[in-house]
Amino acid sequence: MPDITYRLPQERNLVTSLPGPRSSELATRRKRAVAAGVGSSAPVYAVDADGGVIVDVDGNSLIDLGSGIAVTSVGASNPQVAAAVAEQAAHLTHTCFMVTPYEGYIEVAERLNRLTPGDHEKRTVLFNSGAEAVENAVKIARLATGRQAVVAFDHAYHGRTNLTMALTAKSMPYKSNFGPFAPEIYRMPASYPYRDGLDGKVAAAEAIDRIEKQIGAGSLAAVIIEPIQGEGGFIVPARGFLPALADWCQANGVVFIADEIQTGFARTGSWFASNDEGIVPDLVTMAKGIAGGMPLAAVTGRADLLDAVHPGGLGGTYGGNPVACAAAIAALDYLESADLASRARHIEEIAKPMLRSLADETGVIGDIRGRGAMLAIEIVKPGTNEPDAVLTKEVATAVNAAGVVMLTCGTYGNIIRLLPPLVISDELLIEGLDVIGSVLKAKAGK
Ligand code: PLZ
Repeated sequence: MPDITYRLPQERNLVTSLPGPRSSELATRRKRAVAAGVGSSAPVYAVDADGGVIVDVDGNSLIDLGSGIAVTSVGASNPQVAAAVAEQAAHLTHTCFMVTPYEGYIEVAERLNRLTPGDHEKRTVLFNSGAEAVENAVKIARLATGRQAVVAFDHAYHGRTNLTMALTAKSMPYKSNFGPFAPEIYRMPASYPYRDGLDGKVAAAEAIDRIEKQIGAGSLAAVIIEPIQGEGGFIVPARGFLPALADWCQANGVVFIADEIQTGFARTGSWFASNDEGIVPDLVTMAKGIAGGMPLAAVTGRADLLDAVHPGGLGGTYGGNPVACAAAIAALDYLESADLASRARHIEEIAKPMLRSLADETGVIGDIRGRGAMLAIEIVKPGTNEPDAVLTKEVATAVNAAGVVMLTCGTYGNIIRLLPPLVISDELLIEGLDVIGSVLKAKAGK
């Protein structure tokens, strides 16, 4: 693995208690200006970031174990990405691909066609956000199949727009009181080995049986699934679950959509999480890690599906913005040249044993799971598998206050998740994990 050079000192360094005075001032201003519905996990306001650190307005340097929710895999100020953005912005920031197209869009499409699983003929269309990509994947699947029903799973997260809220499983905070939701969405049981104890094939057979009885393959346009469920709890399905679903879809003319928005771009140790079990989705939705922090999203998949849509049927003012495309090309180059997929696997090798000893020491970790740099621990009441959301929240608050940006998730709010930038140094990663460890031990009374 090549050495990574950093612009900022890679250290946790607190010069005030958190939040510091400038962050507190901004929190007051924010309260009067920003909608209360937007939350933030850390109480500090950022001014700079590089590698594994985020620097706040008070000069505190924090360890980043969140990557802005799995986005800044190449770092939040990757020099190649920054240079590509500046260069592109100096020429043109926007013309609209639907008005005066440009090469960057085509280049990104070519690369995604190459990088996504399968060597069949593919096409790509670009958007701004993950939710928009998911919406469009469903539009494409419906038009191409002439069918309407869509299957999503328990614990799924696919976005916050109307259709994607309907696909998302969890009511609070994502859906509660925001309905009515889009019709023709059916929810099926997912594979959650820690909680259902089912073998992947058995779990898939159960879901498929329900699909056949409740919907019927002839009415079903698409099955959409995250290969590792993200917001729902970093749930890795039992082996065999995903291939069985994908095979059933193929046999029944149902479009299999892999939502790789959180799992994509080397996060799990390969380009896409689908690669792990050799799944070849019909459509892949991507965003987050694709463009080093610039907003860009994509749907890539079978040429016959994407080309089934009439000219003008897909688009949007900003989709595939030239600056975002330039950033994506630089980020994809960097992911490859710095072999960040290996680094993701290396992060797992460092973190998993530390989490295992923490489980032994505290007795409150029911499950350790995930792949590459998408790792999680499930916090439970000792001796049971009962979720402990209260302890999870207390730990997260204390870890953040100690200068480590760390996120939680999960249907039951009891998952501590790790999504470090893939460029984090070993030392900083270990220090971040040590902070989590000592906080967890103290809170669990150990
Ligand atoms: N699909 C698998 O993980 C975004 C959402 C955070 P957007 N996940 C983070 C929040 O609380 O809003 C996500 C995802 C998967 C779709 C999306 C949606 O992507 O870019 O946030 O629209």
